[in-house]
Amino acid sequence: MAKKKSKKSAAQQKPAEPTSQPKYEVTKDEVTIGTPVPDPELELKEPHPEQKEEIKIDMDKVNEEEKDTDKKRPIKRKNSKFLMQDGGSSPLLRPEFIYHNEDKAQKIWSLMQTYQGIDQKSIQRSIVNHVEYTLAMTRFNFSDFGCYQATAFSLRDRLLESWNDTNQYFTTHNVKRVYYLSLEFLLGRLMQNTLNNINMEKNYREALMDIGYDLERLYDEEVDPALGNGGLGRLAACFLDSLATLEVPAWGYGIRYDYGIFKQVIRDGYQCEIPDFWLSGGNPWEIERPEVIYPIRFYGYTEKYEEDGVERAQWKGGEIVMAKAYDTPVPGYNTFNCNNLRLWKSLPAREFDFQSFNKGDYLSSVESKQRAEYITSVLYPNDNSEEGKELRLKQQYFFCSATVRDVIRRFKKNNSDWKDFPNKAALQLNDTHPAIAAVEFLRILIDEEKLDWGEAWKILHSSFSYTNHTVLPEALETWSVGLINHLLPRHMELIYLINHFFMDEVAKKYPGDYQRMQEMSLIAEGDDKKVRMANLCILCSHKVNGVAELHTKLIQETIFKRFHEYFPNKIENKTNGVTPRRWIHCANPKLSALITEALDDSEWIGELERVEYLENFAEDEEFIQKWIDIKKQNKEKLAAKIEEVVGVKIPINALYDVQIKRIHEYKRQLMNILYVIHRYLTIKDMSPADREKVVPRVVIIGGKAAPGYHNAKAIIKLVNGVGDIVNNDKDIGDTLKVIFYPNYCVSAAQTLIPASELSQHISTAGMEASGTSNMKFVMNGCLIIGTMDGANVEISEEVGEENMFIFGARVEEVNDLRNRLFSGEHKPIDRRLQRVFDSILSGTFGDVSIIYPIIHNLMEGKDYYLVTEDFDSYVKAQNKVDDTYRDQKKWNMMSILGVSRSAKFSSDRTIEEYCESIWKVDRVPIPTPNDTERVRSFCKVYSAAKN
Ligand code: NBG
Repeated sequence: MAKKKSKKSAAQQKPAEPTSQPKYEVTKDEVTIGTPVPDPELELKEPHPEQKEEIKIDMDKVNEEEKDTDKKRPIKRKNSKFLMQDGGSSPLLRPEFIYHNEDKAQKIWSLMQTYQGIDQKSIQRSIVNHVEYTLAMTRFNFSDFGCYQATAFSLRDRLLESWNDTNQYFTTHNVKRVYYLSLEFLLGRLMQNTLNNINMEKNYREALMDIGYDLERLYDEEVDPALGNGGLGRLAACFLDSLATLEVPAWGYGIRYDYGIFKQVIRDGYQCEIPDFWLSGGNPWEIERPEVIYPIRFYGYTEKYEEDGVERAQWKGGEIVMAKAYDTPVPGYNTFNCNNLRLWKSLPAREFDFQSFNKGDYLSSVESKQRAEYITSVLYPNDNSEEGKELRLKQQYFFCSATVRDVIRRFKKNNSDWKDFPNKAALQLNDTHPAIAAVEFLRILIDEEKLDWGEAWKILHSSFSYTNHTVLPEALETWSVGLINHLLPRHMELIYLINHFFMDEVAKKYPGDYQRMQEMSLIAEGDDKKVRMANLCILCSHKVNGVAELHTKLIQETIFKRFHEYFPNKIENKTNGVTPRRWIHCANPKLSALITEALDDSEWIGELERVEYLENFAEDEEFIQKWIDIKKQNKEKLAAKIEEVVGVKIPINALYDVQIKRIHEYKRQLMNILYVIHRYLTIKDMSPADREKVVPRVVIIGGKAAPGYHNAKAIIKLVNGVGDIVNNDKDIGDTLKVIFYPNYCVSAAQTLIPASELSQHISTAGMEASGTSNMKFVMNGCLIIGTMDGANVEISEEVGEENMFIFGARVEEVNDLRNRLFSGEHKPIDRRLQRVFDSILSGTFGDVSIIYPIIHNLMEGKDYYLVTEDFDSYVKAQNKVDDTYRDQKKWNMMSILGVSRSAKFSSDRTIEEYCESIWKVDRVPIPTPNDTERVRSFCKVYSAAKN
């Protein structure tokens, strides 16, 4: 029996509430209507003098008090207003605002005095009101989809109350905000997550049940907003959840693509791509902001002029496109705070080109409108690779420029000294995709705000930071100098200038070391000169981070070696994490309930450290049985889903072995399916009596291939071919089933992960920066078969290598092995693997032509990803999996230990680290309602001050 741990060890103290609160003044924020179209040439306006004073005093106090009460973990959560309302009889009052026009204030105040209720009647009324007044449907007959939409609108209403109060509170306090710039946010469905975060799932479920609707069915009506490819975009979504939960003032910024990642369908075993127009049914979660709109310039030329003896530049001409904001509220778990995700859509600057129109050329007058709208039409479907297309650079600049302008506008509302900027804003670049934001920021400071270079550079450098997500050469972005020069001429000049100053410094530090200078230069010389975006990001940022310990070490030693030598304190590690709200609580409600029962409270959902206590149950028979039952129920749910989508019946008592991620050669789905073939051939050779002894397996592989990635598509075809043969082989029966799960996406992951027992994270060592699904699987009691790569290394440190199935070459060995293979020194192909190759090439699993070149290369030793090299140790690890699974007690003990030791991989921990060492930002909890008087605390302070 594992030694009992005290529950207290994980307990956290709640932070004290700030005692004195400032006035709460309505300012002209994005929450107020009628913000004029901002003009890039707008002057900086001085804030109101009273406002300036107020800001200073209050924020200092709040910060001081927080530091005192909670030295170790400055960022923690509080209760939400929704909890305060639960069970209360009187409606909760909204805060009292100070309007300059008291009369008007009184009237508005009396109209908007209370929050929307959370009792059954209020919820029902708000839903049917939306059915009739928003959707214009009849109240007596609306579909599940209509009900989903109306329910979403009613939830959005409640979120907006918090959203407004949160933003006004932040504005009044002039707090420092984090801005997370990302070209991808892979949010997944929002309804269940929202209901759970604001603790209203039960209320809504009952309210809906009472009028004849089933909440779980409504969940299935929501489309996945899939504005991302894979891990990078999903990480951004987990970060948004943690930022809000930890009460960090933070905004996500990105693009509102009309088409998210394509839908994958399988026809004759091949992947086909179908456009995902996710907005066709409307999007009830967003708020269009027609008043938040910025002009964005492309092309044109730069003009030099002199002003007060200083040479200045101005970017002129070209084409203007407008960026319009769409906001999605991001509620935190169990907090009153509600952050924002602002996504930009492109629009034409003018509806028509009137000149052409008047000349009678109607069609070409619409052309420019279409060209403008095209910018935010579609997400590029590449994961870990870049295409270098002009439209992609346009997308990047479009969203960066709008974002930087928006951030600056917010800053200028309350501040007049540019030196304060780094104390008010931290901009995080999610990979190099938003790199041009740094140059745009510099351009605005120098050309428009007329700051001198040194000052502007300092402000830029102290506010920006950059996360690297890959060492794969094909994913390291470079843009042709010619293209940047054409599209963004002023930015190209500035990039050359940055490089010029930097090269001077390098030359001073390392005189004559031209090799080093060449490596560190922002420009890769050659026939087609390129700008290295990663180098640009490193230079412009005060901090750079990798996403797992091994990955950070690798970037320090390889791709960014010179920069690490030059700036030894700049590159640091921030191991990724995932949100336990979506990935345990929502995805696996039964497991969540069991954990809550065992721990005797649900605090662990916001403080995952608490699951450590589960270790006490690792050998508890009764608990293990409940654990097994839950997994079984999740497997049944998945089996039903697979029968529905794939048409194959899979047994429940088999081991569910899952590999779901983008299809990529470095992730080695190929090695997985080669092993499956080997397993199939082995079972086929057995006598019926021996087959009885085999541990039955269902192997599930899912993931999308980039549309132009032929080898990845060939692997999908092979998996489907193997499934066709194996699943219909009577000799094999239920001992082996092979499923390609189509259209893998966030909602599919929420069904697949809780049902998995074994999951595969088998990339060639050194190639997967982190991986994040590995963390989700562990949190759902799934065991890992994996290589020592990415975050697997840290997972093994936490859960213990003995509780995983680790195999394969280590990162230190990879280069040698690869060199040997490519020089022809390799050992002969493993005989089992040769047999697998032979069976594939003989056509057993369908058309050979598409897979032939890949198999041929492996046989020739051209095996960059070391599939043939790692195959033997992979088979051994798989044998160990079977042996362990036979001992169900042991297997489940390992599973429970995994969950109990998974706390490190909560994105709350990751975000706390970013806050502390990169962003230097404090949490700012919005005051919660007063328990007895049911009036929000800061309104009370204001009333006291008024009297
Ligand atoms: C991906 C890595 C993953 C990592 C995620 C999130 C890119 C460029 N990189 O290993 O491949 O988990 O980023 O950090 O998409």
